[in-house]
Amino acid sequence: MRTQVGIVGAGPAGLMLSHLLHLAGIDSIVIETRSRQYCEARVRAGLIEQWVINLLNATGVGARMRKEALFHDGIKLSFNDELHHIDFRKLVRRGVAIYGQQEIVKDLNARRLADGGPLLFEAEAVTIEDIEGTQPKIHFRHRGASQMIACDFVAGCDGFHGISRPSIGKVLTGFDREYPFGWLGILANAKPVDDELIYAYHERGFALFSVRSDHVVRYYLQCAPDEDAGKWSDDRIWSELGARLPEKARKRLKTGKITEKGVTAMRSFVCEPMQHGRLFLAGDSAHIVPPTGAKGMNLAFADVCVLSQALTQYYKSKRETLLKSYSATCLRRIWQGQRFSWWMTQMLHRFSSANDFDMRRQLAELDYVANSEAASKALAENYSGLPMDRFLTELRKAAPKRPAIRPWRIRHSLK
Ligand code: RFL
Ligand code: PHB
Repeated sequence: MRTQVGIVGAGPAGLMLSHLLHLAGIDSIVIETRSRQYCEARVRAGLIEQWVINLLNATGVGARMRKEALFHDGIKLSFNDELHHIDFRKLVRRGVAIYGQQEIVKDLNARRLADGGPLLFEAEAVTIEDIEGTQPKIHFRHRGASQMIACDFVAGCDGFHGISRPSIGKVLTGFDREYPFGWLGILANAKPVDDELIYAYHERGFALFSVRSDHVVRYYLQCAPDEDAGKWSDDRIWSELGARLPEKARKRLKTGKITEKGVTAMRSFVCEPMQHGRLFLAGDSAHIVPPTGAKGMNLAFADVCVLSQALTQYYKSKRETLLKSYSATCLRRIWQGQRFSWWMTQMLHRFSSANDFDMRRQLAELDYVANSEAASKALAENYSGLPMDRFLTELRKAAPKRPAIRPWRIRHSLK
């Protein structure tokens, strides 16, 4: 097989890259180790930034999101048993949307397959070779046969545990931080306790209320990083949520059937550079953040926007300036995402090493964020997503027939 861009991994990064390249007239083949069904059922991120809402719309994969996503104007912070609203719309004129990562994956899979793919699921023993030459290769086994794809470029979109980053490990420097806690996440069939997400600071540990629809909720509870989810009975989960959520939400807390339970360890990680030869890393394969700032998938989309633009420049004009600056361009935004995710995490979690001074400092910080316009604006600006305007403008210029849809208009028209 031969293609222009070989993409390893069919998560949000790999699928969106393949879609953007297709729109630019560039061929790609996506290779994925898991089955399509597994990828479409994997419960992960929920929150997308304003510019990602615009990206899905501008590239023609936003139809289901417009119908099914929940568009929020802000979030709530909870401390000292009280709720504080951070109104993004008022502060920075942007919002966010809740639309499950697996729904985005479903939409992108369907679109890529309708546009001719190819997406190769259930590949085994994937390896990348010759990235320092002009024709890198991806080797793998598929349906029992050995396969090889010769490409101009390889995009490593295979997540934190993939093979792309280790394959250039010797030229990379890793920067990381592990946190002494994890999140127990659940999905349940129950009514939401609020119309926005609640980030709750509590002496028993952090809790997050999120949602997927008007009858499906997603909650997270701070726990040990190696916590056994099996030790959390449904009753224990509901009672712990009741203890950590503020009174207003506690009163509205409705139990329901828990359909999913899992523990995620928390870590910050960045590798530099994100490219070597003709291999370009994008998304979780190059960096991960603790989920407190809801940045991981959003950063993955930002990387592939930069990469697709660089590849488009290369194929249009044979110029490599954007390819050469790929890593530096992405890292600037990534470190902003890292800083924000770390900041939210340290402000909201209970650290076992913390003393009374540390806890009072956290409360003072929450008080400042909730009550100073300057501080809440900084949270709103980062949470709803730093601008990607230049990329979206380019994209709209390239696809003039597609209307630029403003999601807040949609939200109001849906009411
Ligand atoms: P993914 O999603 O891990 O996809 C990588 C794909 O590569 C495949 N793969 C391989 N394929 C071929 N060959 C190999 N050798 C391979 N090895 C692996 C995998 O099967 C997979 O299909 O990486 P990608 O595309 O970079 O996307 C990143 C996001 O998944 C991640 O950042 C988010 O889930 C993070 N995240 C959140 N991000 C947000 O923007 N907003 C959120 O609200 C948010 N909430 C979350 C989150 C992550 C969480 N967990 C579980 C870590 C909440 C949680 C609890
Ligand atoms: C989610 O809905 O899964 C979610 C929302 C916000 C976060 C993390 C996860 O910060």
